[in-house]
Amino acid sequence: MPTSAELHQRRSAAVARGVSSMIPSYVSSAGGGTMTDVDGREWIDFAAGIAVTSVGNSAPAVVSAVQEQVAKFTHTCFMIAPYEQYVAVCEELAVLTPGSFEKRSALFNSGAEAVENAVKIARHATGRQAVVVFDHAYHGRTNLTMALTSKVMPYKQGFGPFAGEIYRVPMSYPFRDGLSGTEAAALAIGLVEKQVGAANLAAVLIEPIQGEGGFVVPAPGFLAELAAWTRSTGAVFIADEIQTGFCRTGSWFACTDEGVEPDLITTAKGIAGGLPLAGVTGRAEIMDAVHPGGLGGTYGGNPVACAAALATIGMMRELDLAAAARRIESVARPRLEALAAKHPMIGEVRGRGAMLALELVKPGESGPFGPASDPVAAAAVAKAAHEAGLLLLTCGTWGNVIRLLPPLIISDDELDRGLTLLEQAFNQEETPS
Ligand code: PLZ
Repeated sequence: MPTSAELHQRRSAAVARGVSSMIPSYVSSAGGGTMTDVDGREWIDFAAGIAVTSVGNSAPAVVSAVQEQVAKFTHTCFMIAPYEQYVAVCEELAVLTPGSFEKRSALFNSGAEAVENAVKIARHATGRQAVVVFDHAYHGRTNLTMALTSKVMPYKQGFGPFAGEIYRVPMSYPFRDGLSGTEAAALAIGLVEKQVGAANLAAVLIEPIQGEGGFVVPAPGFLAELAAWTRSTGAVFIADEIQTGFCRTGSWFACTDEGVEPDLITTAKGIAGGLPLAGVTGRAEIMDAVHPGGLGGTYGGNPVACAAALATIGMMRELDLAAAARRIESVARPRLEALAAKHPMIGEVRGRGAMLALELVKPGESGPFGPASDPVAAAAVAKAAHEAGLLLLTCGTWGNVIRLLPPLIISDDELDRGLTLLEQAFNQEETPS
């Protein structure tokens, strides 16, 4: 087997440099809470491929469902010749997403594609154009979703012009704005009323807990007030649960924890155990406003990906992976709090379920956005973790947030080893050199 160094050389001559990788090692296998690289090194996985392999890599039930399906037929295109697996995934989505109203779903390949389609559907259903998004939001890298995403580097730099009729308002960010959910909602709504006009509003699009933007958990009540106001204007409230969904935060969907029933909900990532699949699910009258043929794509709802999704959902139910996410929090949070008590650079421990984060700051310093962020420390901690064999991601508008996204089936021992490596990375970072 070629070494990582050899593969890196080949990569440099063949792969576009715009596509970068976090670690220099190449994967040979992965499963449970670990990954092994081609150099024979084992890693503890606190990334799950960015919140995708919640049931673990190559989960046996997913592998057999995929093998069975791939041997029957690999692709017909649902728009040409339909098949049961697509219908069954849409039935599951109707049952699992919040809200007991009549629902419909459409399936796609990636998160960005799902978000694009949710916006298309909302515009079609309302006959309006304006879409409101939030500071720190991440919704994808396609042209429309770049416009919806907030951060310029690396996502948008040099890639304009961007799609129009997108308006950005402040996100509830308790660590930095000090506002209650009601106050933050009033601020956002007030701006939309004056700068967009409720009558022009097609949709409000929000991640119930922001992912790439820094695992920002809005103050309680923010989402519910926003959702209620959005509906009162006749616009569509869209929850982007691509990162939070499918048991990640300790419920099937994070909106449930806030008592919010979105009109439309986008899903991807955790839905199919690592195969590419995404969906838009929502109120039947909104989804079905679109004319036949108005939605689709060659591969959307590919039968192999659908078979993987059905097996993944089955595992989530059988093993109660929502409870597993809550248990991960109950083990990890006290250790993260203890770490924060020891290291003043940890300004806040936040998140829900198996979506936890540490926001790193320069103690005692503050600026226009509140506590001064410390992206250098975050990068150093992540690097130390990588060197010790822990796959750990950063995120945040300022790049100063360390995030934990372990697979939900991670064993107690693997979780413990990962947390120990994280603690050691912090100790190493704060040892004066
Ligand atoms: N909405 C909430 O988290 C994907 C992006 C990584 P795709 N997040 C990881 C990167 O740097 O590209 C994401 C998300 C939320 C939409 C998306 C987009 O999903 O499947 O990556 O298109």
